[in-house]
Amino acid sequence: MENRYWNPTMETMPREQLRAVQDERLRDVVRRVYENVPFYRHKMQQLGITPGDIHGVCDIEKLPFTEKHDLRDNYPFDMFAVPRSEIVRIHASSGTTGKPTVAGYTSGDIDRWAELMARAMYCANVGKNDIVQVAYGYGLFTGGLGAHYGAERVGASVIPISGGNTVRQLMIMEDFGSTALCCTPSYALNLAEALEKEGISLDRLKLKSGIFGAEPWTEDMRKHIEEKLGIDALNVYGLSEVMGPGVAMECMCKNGMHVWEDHFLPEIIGEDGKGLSYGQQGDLTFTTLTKHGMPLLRYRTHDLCTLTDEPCDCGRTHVRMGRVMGRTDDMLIIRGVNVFPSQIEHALMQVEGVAPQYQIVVDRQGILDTIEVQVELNPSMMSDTIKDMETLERKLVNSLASHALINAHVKLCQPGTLPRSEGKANRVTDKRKLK
Ligand code: DLL
Repeated sequence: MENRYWNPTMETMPREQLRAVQDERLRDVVRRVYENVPFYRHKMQQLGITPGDIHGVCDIEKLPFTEKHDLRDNYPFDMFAVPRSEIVRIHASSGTTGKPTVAGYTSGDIDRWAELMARAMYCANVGKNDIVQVAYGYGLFTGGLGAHYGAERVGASVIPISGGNTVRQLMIMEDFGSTALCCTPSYALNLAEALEKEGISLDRLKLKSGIFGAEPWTEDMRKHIEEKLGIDALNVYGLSEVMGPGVAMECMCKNGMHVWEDHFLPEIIGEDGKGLSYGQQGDLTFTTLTKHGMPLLRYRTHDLCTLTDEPCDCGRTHVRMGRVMGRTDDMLIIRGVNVFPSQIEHALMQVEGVAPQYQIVVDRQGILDTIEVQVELNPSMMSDTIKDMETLERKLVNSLASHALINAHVKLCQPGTLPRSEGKANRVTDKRKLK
């Protein structure tokens, strides 16, 4: 496997040197937010610290955390650290309730974002000879424009098709000879399924890599998508508050996503608010080191994952984050058992005969929580007998019990009947919240 780096100096920098870069950048960002963002100045004053107390990463725990509600309290622009006239782009993430979370970028921020997405493109072996179909949504969501600027930066030909209109996506993919696809994994699955339905065989396509993220997915889903689309499917992570896609990106080793540590300082925080070591699972937290528009100190993503500093075969020295298990607020508690949709996905995909399309319905009967997992049958199973269906149902119930530790009711559905996603999939309906 060939290793190409977009920015070899930074991507393969020895870790001690990288730490020195972080130390300097951390001192700088702390000074900038102290001087320019009243929210941070007050927080630091309350803690009795000034920028002079922060000498480098070793002092990170002295700094305050930032939570999503802090951004909401400072809606829309009070977290900006530069005059509004310096802001050239505003994105926002919708969230489920209330006002959106806003992010502002200076032109320097947009430039750095393009650089980090360019690194991501190179991780996926995407360069100037490629045709990149960007099927993430364009708009306030950062996926479309983030991928777009990165692909342009490496000199690829970009197709800004945005999400949706699946049949048209396939036509363009075939006619234009797209070699890379950027979208959510659930939409990639949707496209793969539509290919089969339209009778388009893989030899009519030139697709070779996929840059998929914006929602949790499993290793099983990776294998499925890779097989169905004949590509290398790589995981990309990010969030609008911190930048957008490209905060971290997987290389061809497919063993975790490199967090671009010269721009973001990651920490894993435990339930007691203390930093955890590499390998331990907790809340991923970022300090942005180079953002000017809206720098953030110790922003709690509430994405649960681990970090590792073990060397990666690709030669990049930046730490890797494992797959995001889920957000702490996506965790379902069913009769006291904590379960993430990604664990349910993993359990379902251990059983042959079902398609990786599922919905989770949580409800309450009396005082007891109930969980129903609706899963689609593989089209090849349709001719089978009721007895076969019962066996399949039992296997799924057992797999859910052993892999996700839940006692679920399984409902087998006809192929193609569950809702398909064009962006981030919504796989959970929690009826308890309505009661
Ligand atoms: O989803 C940015 C993005 C766009 C990332 C395209 C990757 C690709 P938000 O809408 O602000 O931004 O949502 C951020 O999505 O906190 C995670 O919970 C989740 N997320 C993002 N990437 C991944 C991933 C974009 N690779 C939230 N795996 C984050 C799991 C992810 N979850």
